[in-house]
Amino acid sequence: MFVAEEEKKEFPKGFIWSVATSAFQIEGAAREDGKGLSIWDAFTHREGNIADGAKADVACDSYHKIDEDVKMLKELRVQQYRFSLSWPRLLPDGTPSHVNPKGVEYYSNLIDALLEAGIEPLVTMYHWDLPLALNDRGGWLTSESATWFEDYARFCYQTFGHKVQKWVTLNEPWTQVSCGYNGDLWTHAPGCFKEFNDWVPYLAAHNMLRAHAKAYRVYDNDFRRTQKGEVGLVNIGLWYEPLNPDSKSDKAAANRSIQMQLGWFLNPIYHPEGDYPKVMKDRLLELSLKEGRCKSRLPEFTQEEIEELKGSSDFLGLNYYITYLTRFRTEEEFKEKGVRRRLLDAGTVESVDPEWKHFGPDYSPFRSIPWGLRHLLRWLKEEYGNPTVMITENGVPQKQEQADYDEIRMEVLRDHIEAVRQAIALDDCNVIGYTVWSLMDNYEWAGGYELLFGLYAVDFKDENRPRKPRASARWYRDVVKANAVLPILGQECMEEDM
Ligand code: PNW
Repeated sequence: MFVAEEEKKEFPKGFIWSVATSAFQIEGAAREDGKGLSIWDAFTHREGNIADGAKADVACDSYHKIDEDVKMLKELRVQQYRFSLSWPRLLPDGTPSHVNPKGVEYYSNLIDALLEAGIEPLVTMYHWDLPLALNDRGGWLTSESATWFEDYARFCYQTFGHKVQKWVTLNEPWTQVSCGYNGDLWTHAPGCFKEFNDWVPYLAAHNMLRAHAKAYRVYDNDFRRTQKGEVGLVNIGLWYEPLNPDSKSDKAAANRSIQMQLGWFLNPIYHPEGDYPKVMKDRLLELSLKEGRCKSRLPEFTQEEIEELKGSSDFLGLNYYITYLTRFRTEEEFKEKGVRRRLLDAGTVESVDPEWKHFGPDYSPFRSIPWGLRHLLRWLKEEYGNPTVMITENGVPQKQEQADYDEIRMEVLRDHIEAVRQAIALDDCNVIGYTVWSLMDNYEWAGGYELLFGLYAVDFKDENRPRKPRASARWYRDVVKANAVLPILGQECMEEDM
């Protein structure tokens, strides 16, 4: 059937447009009103961990700026706002035996303001800021952590569940374990045990998956009937394209890469048989035996855990930023020094096409590869039977000195949004919404304030942290309004009001 080009640019009715932030990256008030410390508070205060030694003690000061934050969301006309709760702000020692009423008040006020503005909250319970008190008791490396998270999740549903319909348990467990216990892409909190990076990340991930399942089942058993909401998990998906598409071994390498990155967390939930992907189990067992161990570095789920994990997500939250070209690693290349553990375990070599636009400082991995997102969505559809996907993050960083007329951000967002539209219209992928990371410039983890992702600029040199819309904010507002991909705006848009 012939469809006119203009018509084809629209999104299905009811498509959800959203923007995202996370607690540690925006709230500040790190030691205020009874908040406990998190692993990130400790990590950022240890020298040498963060670009420029930047801290997030104040960040965007969102703890004191509910009105300003909600004003921006209203200007953007988004239907949804994805933000996260700081576990130690609510439960300073990590357990519900001690609740911080000021923390509860802050999030209640924020949620009320959102509902009043007609904006649906999508609430992430955990975006990497583990209570320090729990890390001191072993953190994600202890099996008990799953129960700590279960108790915290119950507390969240009890406290906010009458107003919140959409929950995310964990944000990107892959990033937390790969950077937090391994130093893969960046070094993140808790930033330890790197010398054991052959097995520690697998153990931490194992417990995070167990924690997710328990938090999901608590909702099922005790809250779903009355609160009628949804609970999902958010993962980062990297797309891996075989370097030589005709090579069987490169294709196999790309398959191992994606299964051992995204499949690691999705197979247990979405595959009919559950558990870790077969290629991942086989590969890690083989390597472990070769290394002289008597069992795999990849922990095993009990049958009960496998069942608890299966189907434990009402929507698949996907964050997308980058794609790699992948090929198999030769015997000689295994002997090279300083190779990332992930690549040794998957038996791959990764590269990028120098033609792909690069953003931020040299150390930044961020590039624009919109077709990678479309491939990834198609892969999810084929691999897991077309699940409901919400794109929970996608964005572009700039360096500090870049202007408020952020043409590149508009171009890159446009290209990615178009890729999503094609995945829906041409590939029949079940994508229900799209989220820009981020509403405003914020604390970019190991990158401090060197990578700025905001539709709104924040002046971090001004103690009032004023926010100012960039051109991309104006453009995204128009996209939301039109429910369609739109051409980017010219310089003159900066004269317009929001
Ligand atoms: C996400 N990668 O992390 C996080 O959820 C946000 O908190 C963060 O600010 C945002 O992206 C931007 O960095 C990422 O492998 C994790 O390319 C991994 C990758 C990208 C982003």
